[in-house]
Amino acid sequence: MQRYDPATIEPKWQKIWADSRLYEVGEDSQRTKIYATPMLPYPSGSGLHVGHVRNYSIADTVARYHRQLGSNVMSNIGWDSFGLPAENYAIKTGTPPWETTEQNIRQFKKQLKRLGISYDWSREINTSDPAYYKWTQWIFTKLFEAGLAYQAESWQWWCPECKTVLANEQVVGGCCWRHEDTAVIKKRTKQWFFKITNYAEVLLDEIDNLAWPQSIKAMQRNWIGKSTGAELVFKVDGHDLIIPVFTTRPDTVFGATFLVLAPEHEAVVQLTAPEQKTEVEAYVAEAMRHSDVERQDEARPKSGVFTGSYALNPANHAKVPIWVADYVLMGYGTGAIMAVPGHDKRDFAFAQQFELPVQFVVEAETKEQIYEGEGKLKNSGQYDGLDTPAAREAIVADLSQADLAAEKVNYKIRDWLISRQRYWGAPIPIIHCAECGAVAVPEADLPVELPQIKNFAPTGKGTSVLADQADWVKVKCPKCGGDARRETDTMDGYACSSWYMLRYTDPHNSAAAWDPQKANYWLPVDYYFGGDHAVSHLLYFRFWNHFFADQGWIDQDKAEPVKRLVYNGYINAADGSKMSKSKGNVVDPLEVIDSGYGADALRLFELFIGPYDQDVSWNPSGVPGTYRFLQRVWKLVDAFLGSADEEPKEVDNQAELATRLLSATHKAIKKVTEDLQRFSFNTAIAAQMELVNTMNALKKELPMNNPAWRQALELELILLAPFAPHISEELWQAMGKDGSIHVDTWPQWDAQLVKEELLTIVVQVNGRVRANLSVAAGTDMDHVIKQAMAEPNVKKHLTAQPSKTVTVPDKLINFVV
Ligand code: ANZ
Ligand code: ZN
Ligand code: ZN
Repeated sequence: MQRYDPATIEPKWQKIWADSRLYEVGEDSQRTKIYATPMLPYPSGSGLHVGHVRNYSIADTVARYHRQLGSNVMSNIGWDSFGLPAENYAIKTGTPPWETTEQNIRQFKKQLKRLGISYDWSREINTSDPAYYKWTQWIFTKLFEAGLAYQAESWQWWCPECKTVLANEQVVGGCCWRHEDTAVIKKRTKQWFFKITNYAEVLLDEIDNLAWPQSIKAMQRNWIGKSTGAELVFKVDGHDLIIPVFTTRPDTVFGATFLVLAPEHEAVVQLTAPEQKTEVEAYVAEAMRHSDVERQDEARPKSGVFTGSYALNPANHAKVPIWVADYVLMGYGTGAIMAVPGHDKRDFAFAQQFELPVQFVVEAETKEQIYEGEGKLKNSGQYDGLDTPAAREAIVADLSQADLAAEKVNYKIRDWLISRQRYWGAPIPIIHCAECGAVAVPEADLPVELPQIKNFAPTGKGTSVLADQADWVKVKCPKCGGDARRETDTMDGYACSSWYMLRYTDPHNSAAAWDPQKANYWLPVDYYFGGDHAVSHLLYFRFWNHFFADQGWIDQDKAEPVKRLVYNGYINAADGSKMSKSKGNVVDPLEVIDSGYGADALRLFELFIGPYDQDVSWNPSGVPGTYRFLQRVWKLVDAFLGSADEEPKEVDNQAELATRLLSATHKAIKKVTEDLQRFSFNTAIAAQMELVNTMNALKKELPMNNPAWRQALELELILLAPFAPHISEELWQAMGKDGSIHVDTWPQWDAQLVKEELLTIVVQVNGRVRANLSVAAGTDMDHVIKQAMAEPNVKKHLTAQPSKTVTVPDKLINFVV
């Protein structure tokens, strides 16, 4: 055979696999289906680096393993290609985003193809393709018809220079990302939202059933942020106004000594007494400059201002002052709180700062101290002596008689803001008519195509450039036929990536987003691979899929589309810093492949580098190492093939040596199988390295024309195939095997051959036998010594710490005292 040369065998097999459509699949009810797919990549201008390749290697290894098990495996790739970077690049260079996107996709494709990933390329999708976003828009119209897409005014960051709304990520240190000296302000603007809050309860409930990393499940729970409490109503003294507050502690209402409104609260203006006006206005203006994150920072000194008005505590009718302070957020509860400084730290800090009264209403172990726990009520009239949980119920029940209280569940999650005043996104399929209001574009008129324009720079009017395309904007109302105008905002890219798992199941359907039969066959995704997103994408697609199930477009038991999330760690640069093009420290997979090591050695190292879920640093000498391992496999097979014509050699203990070879091989089958099932790729590879070492040692004793060699080598190639698909296929063929190694080949181990051998170790103290120890062959010596010292009869004779411990591996331990 030739020497191992990845540069010739890899392209060869990539072509054969593509020509024979080895990885293309259809529905097949006879076989177990496995849907294994990585997260949809954004085709950035910098291409893939070896950090990304980790994700694709993991995904492909799992997909290949299941294909070898005989399952009907679908693994996909596509492009999440709308988004800001392409548009910003267009503003800078004049190259239109559809061109840069196409170039970037070409680069990504080339890289992935040269890695030999087993995608069903016939199912490739692209979110900026009108054939795809037609259906993103169609889903929008269905959400709109269901009342789950709506337009509303809300507070958003606004740059007075750019005259546009900015995303949170575009606000840097309180200033605009493009105007570093211009402070951004909050402005009320009309935006589109998806009503994800309607699904808060379902999305929370279902988290328990997901085989996802605990940390991500916890983040989703916190993000949804369910809290159970009550809304209490405070009447304003001398006004017709009422102020509802949300509280988780209605039991503490007798301790509510003041109210606090968020600066944005609509009652602030009315409640502000004339003499307080200047101060309140100044405070409100200042508060607008701080983000919610800042405002919730407990270490930040409290600030606030008195409105000059008073409210009546609904429980004891006490007159309590109404303040405005930015630690109360408008977006949560009612935007107003009853402050109970005796039992809430934030309120306590505020009361101290402004010398407001503190009333303790729950017995605490330490007297007259802020106490947030449960206990018995005091200073609470008829409720004194009740335990706080019982008091909560009683107080809410009693106040509800007078319509001053109601039980209430609150969620932290907000509706999903999806409108963007940007060009490079899917146009929101809405037509505004003076007569009919907002009307969805009918299915027959979809897609609303993004017009190809020349000038991408923001208009400065706070609208997308689409607003300046008069011909495009002007349209007839689909309802009344009158003059109307198109919505000019585009959709957040997260909308596009919220349903692509369904599109993969039926990617070329031009009559529907997908065929429910196909989607139901493939869903749920059995393995979803990624190392990015915690909430956002991972919550949005869950929301959409529940909606799809509610519409009957997929079965209810597919409402959770991702069963298992395999979340990989990052690969950093060799010095531990983050890999990024701007730092110039990225390692290009093509460079590694082209330097002669090939894709197999690279893929193998990507998985060997450490436990898949941990962050690691790139090691430049890693790939040469895995390459040498592959070379050893190559040489073993080469030696085997070369031995065919040799005269059979006579060796006394052939049978025993053959058993040793097969036993080592079957132990590796067991180990690799179990490791693959728990995603322990690095140890699965280590086990194969060990097996190859054992083979190399046995090669000197056991002639290669012994039939055990063919068995053992074939089995090792099968184990190697999910990790290093090209070399294993090449050697499989070289050994005369028919068909691809990648389909339906995974072996069972022979229970007899993997049985652990037990050894008897003689334990001596000062040369006299004190015990016989039975241990599994290969047990670590330190461990055996510990076990020996714990033997009662050994313990008895070990009068002191041994000064010396003599060992004969697999046979004897002698402690010298
Ligand atoms: C009175 C009270 C007494 C409270 C007490 C707590 C302890 P979670 O668990 O996060 O839901 N709150 C309500 N709306 C708020 C807003 N818009 N901005 C800031 N804080 C707000 O917390 C609910 C508690 O957070 C509510 O219960 C309220 O303070 C405060 F001994 O009301 B509590
Ligand atoms: Zn700006
Ligand atoms: Zn109309």
